[in-house]
Amino acid sequence: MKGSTARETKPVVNNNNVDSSNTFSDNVNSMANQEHNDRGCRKAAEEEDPIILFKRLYQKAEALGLTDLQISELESLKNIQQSKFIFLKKYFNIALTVFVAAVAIVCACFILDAPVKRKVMLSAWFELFDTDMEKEQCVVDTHELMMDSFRPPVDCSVCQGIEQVDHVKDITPKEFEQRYAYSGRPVVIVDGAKNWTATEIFSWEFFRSIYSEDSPALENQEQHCQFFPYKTEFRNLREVFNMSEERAHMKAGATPWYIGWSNCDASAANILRNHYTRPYFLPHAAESSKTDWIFMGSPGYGAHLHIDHVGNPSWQAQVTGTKRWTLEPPPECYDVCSQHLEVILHPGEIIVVDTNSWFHSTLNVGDDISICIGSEYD
Ligand SMILES: O=C(O)CCC(=O)C(=O)O
Ligand SMILES: [Fe+2]
Repeated sequence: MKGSTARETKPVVNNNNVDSSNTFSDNVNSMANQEHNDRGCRKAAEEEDPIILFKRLYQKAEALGLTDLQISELESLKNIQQSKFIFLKKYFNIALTVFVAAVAIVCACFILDAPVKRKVMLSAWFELFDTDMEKEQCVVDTHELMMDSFRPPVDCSVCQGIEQVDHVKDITPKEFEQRYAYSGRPVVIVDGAKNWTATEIFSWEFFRSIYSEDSPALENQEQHCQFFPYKTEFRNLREVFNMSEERAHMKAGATPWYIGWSNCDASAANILRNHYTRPYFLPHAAESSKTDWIFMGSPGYGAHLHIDHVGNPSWQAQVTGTKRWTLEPPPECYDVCSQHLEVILHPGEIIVVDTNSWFHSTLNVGDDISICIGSEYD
């Protein structure tokens, strides 16, 4: 047995700095012997436990006046320490076996739908993570890092030779299509949102009135659309529109906030589209996604650096406030593309960027609440 081997080993001090006088080894020997004699007096389970034995020997060695260095050189303690790891490994192996068996049972139940029903198991899962089964679109969310790690590599021609973000105006759909629409080259269309009333109408209160408590728009948003809380504590749009007006308008001392959501409610879309139109420069054949994205929040906040997996390029209009975009090529293009592009968007401007190819982050700058609306096109 490992425990008894440790106890029967004669303590040895190897270190030259350590006192190796007779008195010292006598003390250590008698300490080990005493442990040996104590065996009959202790319960078997406790005797087996090298952790308890280690503690006892350590305390005795301390009582004999040995320094930590001397104690650490005692062969018998080293042996016990080794057996301590073997002891812990035994526990670990038991825990691992139990865990693997539990996972196997759960998987088997899930596949067979018996003896525990799949629906019951899923309800328990949602209960455990405090989510509503009826409202979730996915059982298990794929973490952003996982998505990034397994994304296909980007074709670096989208960023090669691009040193800055172009600014254009009065661009025709044809010119836009030839140069920007599908090339991955980011661009700001400075008159992109000309004649939109959104710049006067959109506000936190305006959206609050569209997504009022118990409205179908809010219900639909919560059930079928996405919500990004970024760094805030908000769990959904309902909570965003329940915040105090002081915070919404960043009165002194208020906590900053920044959120984004997709609208897939037709009635809300109809109201919003009274105040903006499909951007005039998009190629005639391009189809816009029915889903609009809205990003809103206070200065000093924005979206963290990320890359999207939405398949298509997007446009985003700066309706109110001022926002800085930072674009970075993906790591596989670092050797052929500029490392970092920055551009500031002002109200009325639209940025077009392929967010599936460029890593991007945003930051609201200036004093006003930033509100943006955008969508994808193919
Ligand atoms: O506007 C933002 O803050 C983030 C936008 C974004 O990530 C996107 O449009 O893909
Ligand atoms: Fe994004």
